[in-house]
Amino acid sequence: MGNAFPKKMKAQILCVGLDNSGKSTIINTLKPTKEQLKELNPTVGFQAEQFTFNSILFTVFDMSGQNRYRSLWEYYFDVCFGSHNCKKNF
Ligand SMILES: Nc1nc2c(ncn2[C@@H]2O[C@H](COP(=O)(O)OP(=O)(O)O)[C@@H](O)[C@H]2O)c(=O)[nH]1
Ligand SMILES: [Mg+2]
Repeated sequence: MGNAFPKKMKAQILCVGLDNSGKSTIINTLKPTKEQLKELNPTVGFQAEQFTFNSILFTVFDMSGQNRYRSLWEYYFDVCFGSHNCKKNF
């Protein structure tokens, strides 16, 4: 017999790239309309977002592309895919 309450699919995304390449804009577009920001400011450090898209619960780490914050990329790669628990850092 099937499960009447199937577990929601989850995805954890680490979004990295050069500054001003449009990362935050893409993430903002994926969010439900009422949660979308009208105006985006440059990301400082990183921004953690959680939203549902196509019935999948996304946790997205939107990393700043600025040179001085790029050392965080490696750390959050480990947070998302390594030994850390992502929920502790959200
Ligand atoms: N022309 C154009 N501008 C974009 C596009 N995507 C984002 N932008 C603009 O590029 C700038 C940087 O976008 P942002 O999402 O903050 O980049 P991030 O630093 O990678 O997060 C903003 O002024 C956006 O409005 C695009 O597809 N085309
Ligand atoms: Mg950004």
